[in-house]
Amino acid sequence: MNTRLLFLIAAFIYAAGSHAQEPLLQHIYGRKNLSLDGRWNYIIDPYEMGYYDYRHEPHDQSATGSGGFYDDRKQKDKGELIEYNFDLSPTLKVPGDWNSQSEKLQFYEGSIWLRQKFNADPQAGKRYFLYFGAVNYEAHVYLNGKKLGMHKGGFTPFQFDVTGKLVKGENFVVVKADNTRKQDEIPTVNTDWWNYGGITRDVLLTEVPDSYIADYKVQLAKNNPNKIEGFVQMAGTALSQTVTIFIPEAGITQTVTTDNNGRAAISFPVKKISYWSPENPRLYNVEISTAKDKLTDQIGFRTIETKGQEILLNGKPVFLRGISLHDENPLIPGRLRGQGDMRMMLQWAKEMNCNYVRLAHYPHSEEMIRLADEMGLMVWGEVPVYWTISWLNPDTYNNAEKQLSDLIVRDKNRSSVIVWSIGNETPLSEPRHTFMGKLAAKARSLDDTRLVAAALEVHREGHDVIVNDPLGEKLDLVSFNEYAGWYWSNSTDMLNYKFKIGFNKPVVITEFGADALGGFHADEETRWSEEYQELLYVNQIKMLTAIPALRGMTPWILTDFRSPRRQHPYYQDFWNRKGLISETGKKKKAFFVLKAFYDEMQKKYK
Ligand code: GCB
Repeated sequence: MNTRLLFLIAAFIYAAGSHAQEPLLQHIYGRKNLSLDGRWNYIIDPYEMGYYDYRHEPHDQSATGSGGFYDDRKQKDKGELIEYNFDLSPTLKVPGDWNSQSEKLQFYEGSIWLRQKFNADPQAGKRYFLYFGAVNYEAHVYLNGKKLGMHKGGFTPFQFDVTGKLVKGENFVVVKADNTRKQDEIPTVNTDWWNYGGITRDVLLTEVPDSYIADYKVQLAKNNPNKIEGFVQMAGTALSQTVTIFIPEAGITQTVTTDNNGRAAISFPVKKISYWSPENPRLYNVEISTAKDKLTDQIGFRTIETKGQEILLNGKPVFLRGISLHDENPLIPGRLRGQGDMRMMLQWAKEMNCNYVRLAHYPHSEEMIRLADEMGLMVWGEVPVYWTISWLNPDTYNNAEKQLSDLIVRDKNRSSVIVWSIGNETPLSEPRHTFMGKLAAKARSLDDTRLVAAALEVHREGHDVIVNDPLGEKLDLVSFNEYAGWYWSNSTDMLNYKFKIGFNKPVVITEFGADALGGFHADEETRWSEEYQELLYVNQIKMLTAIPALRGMTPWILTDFRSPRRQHPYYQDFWNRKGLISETGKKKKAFFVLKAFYDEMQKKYK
């Protein structure tokens, strides 16, 4: 065999192996981690010089696998030609989107290379994972010049097994992050939010024992307050293990033995437990251990179900006093940077007397969901199946399904999460029904203990607003966006509309709203004024409370947010102004209208 052929075979085996990803580690923050957050050097690469050779062949698929920027080459002698240099390049904060960190990058959509150096001291008998909370959108990841793999999807975590690939001493990781919008991706080219690029969530080097607890689900069984059900999944060298689940404050100790695939179902009775709810966000320490590995999680226990037009939380009717929000900080440009920012957002929701938030339009970070657990806010989680997806492309479907699965895998132990949303305002067609129907079934197959929903669209006939999207049959809630008084009609005429709802299920309105520039005051008929928005909220509440099955709402939206689609130079200036809180953190008049309504609903549903 000649050397070139050998090289090709080696490259093929390497490439095939490098794409296989281990099951996502449950509860990453409970592990032994080295944070790789901090300042990463970056190179802007609009022509993807660092990825393709001059014939547009990817370097990382060449016989040697090298030649790209991920080699992080240094000039060894003065005659050597190298046309990039990470050491001399500027830095970006990670986690952090690039758009908000450099004026040059505000509107940038394309590839950027990021490099971080770190010290490691890998031990025998341990496994190591390189974990990314999220990279928007397509990430190619290299460790010490070798490709680990790639990941698509801007809001879900991923990891690579780097056992045996770390060196003692200095290592370097290089990521090519590409946020180019493409028709066949999830989301597609058209969205109403900023396409923040980069490594937007934590990067961790995680150490686990060679035989480790990879995943688990410890939750109440479907509609059953007296039973905990779920599974544990071992991975690594010894799959069949004795696993103990210990919930000291509930007086529970259970032992199971995993099978040869590392899996064991768990199912045991609950004697006395204090159920999680917004009024009582009780979390229990849940300790899961084997001879070699041990993890402690904080888990709440509650049931959620629908019965006719009711939503029952722990068996009791509840009204979802909600608000929608994006993963974006209105005060400091960019994505929410960490717990402080997240607490601010959820605290605002609480000030409005919310018990529920819609985390639109894509998975928010794990920390956000954990905070919601702790602060007592129920959560609607969503995947970015938004507007005009390529319904007929099987790769697009697989991508959507993967993002939904990764979300459910990550958040399935969070009591705050009560709804999995499979998409937003997707236009009706047969291929779309098939696509969305499959997603709904997938969500249920992964987790039967939560509600499955989507933000649907309505259509109008005269003054009738009709809700009869056939997808509604497959969902637990009648949820739809309606923009009476803003995109159709106006803030006074809107009261003539009547809702005709074709399903006997709880109605939870996912969106309504109006833009108001904070501090701009005029009469109620003047667009962009706080008064217009205020009247619209008053009238929406009149209109919507006429729906007998109304059991909740998440108006659009908690705070103003940035969107390249919002072009009015004075009122918008690239901001969607539908926030009830302005870009300076000031509450607009409509905030208090909604709060007053929620105070009433709280009394009614006591
Ligand atoms: C919608 C979308 C949301 C937009 C909003 C608006 O229906 O779901 O993403 O931002 O309307 O402001 O138009």
